[in-house]
Amino acid sequence: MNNNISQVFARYILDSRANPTVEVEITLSDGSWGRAAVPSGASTGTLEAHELRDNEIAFLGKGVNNAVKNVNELIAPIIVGMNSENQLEIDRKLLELDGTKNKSIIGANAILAVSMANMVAYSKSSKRYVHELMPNIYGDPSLPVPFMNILNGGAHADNSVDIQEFMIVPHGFERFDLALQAGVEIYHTLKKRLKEKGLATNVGDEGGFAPNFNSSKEVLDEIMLSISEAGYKESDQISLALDAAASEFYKDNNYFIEGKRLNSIEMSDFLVDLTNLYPIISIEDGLSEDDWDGWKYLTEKLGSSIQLVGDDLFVTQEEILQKGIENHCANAILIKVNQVGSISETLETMKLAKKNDYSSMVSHRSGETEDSFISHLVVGTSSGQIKTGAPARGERTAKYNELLRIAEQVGVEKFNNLKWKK
Ligand code: 2PG
Ligand code: MG
Repeated sequence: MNNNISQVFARYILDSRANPTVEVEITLSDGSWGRAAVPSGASTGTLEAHELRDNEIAFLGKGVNNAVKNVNELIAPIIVGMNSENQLEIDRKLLELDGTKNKSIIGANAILAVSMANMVAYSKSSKRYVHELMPNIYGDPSLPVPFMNILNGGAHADNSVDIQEFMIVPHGFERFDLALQAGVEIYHTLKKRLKEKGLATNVGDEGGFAPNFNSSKEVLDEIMLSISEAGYKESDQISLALDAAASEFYKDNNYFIEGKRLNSIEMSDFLVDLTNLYPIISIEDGLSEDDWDGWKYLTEKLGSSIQLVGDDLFVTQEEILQKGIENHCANAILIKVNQVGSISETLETMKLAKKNDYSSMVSHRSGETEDSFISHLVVGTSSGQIKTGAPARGERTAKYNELLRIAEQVGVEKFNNLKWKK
């Protein structure tokens, strides 16, 4: 076969937070080759697949030399010669080689980089785009609604804002490019408004602004004013979404937020209150990954009117999503390739979500590279939603720019309609 793997090579590169990460290149016998790099989270879920770090003096412990070595010395010999078309077989081999549930021996960063690079190499060899190799889980290929994180808080910024992400959702447009443009114009308008108020306009890890605010309501008011000042209609065109990343401020069964200490029910009511005041259509990790009873309550309260996304809660893993489905927790899942650590497993999780009427939102990590694999993942699976930060910083725009290129192939008007409206 001329699409057999002939060479596998890993190196370290730097991510957007100045930490090393794994990049892999795979070459096939016909000379085609693919490259992929893995991202890294800050507000990570406890049950995520294991990111192998060297824990030595170099790079303050964050080196990935062992993961790189594992690719070059352990993975390469066993997958060279395999047919790159068979992604599932290759991923299975990688899981077998590691043998642990969370990929802690070889490292999820090593395994995922190989898994992605193989798909990219095969796409070149078969003269197709990566999105064309994806199973159409949610329907025919379509461009996603971008959930654009324009104000950063929590673990992604050194400000006084507790909620991690305030996103604008430009869904009321006929075309992807117009939705993106609206997001960009609102982003600039917000910057101008912050500046006029003497607030900081430097950005957080995901490119959103990171000034100090005293409460979520203050932030949301400012965003609402930016939407109208930019000339867009709230709800009809632009809605809002939050990622509370609540596991980060959950301690001893309480939520410590905005100077208050709330129990699970009070925290849910806090979120309900926000959804009554603002056109919020989606809340991610509104409660902690350890608060399953709370999730049940929150889903009863809000699950029929807005999207409730499990990120730390499900960590992209089929088994944990299954538990959520059985317990009626959330109605959507965040999809992060490095939380599970291989492409085949990511797709299986998305299939389970679709089968049970859960939406899937494909997501970047707060530590990113210029890799744009997730732009292809979201289009091919037609999940309809992507979260990849503000429209600023190269590692974020890499994904939006790739979507603009893909739009030229699939058609800008193949723009998915969101199920949730407000
Ligand atoms: C999240 C992500 C991405 P991190 O919580 O959803 O926005 O952050 O990569 O730090 O987990
Ligand atoms: Mg999250």
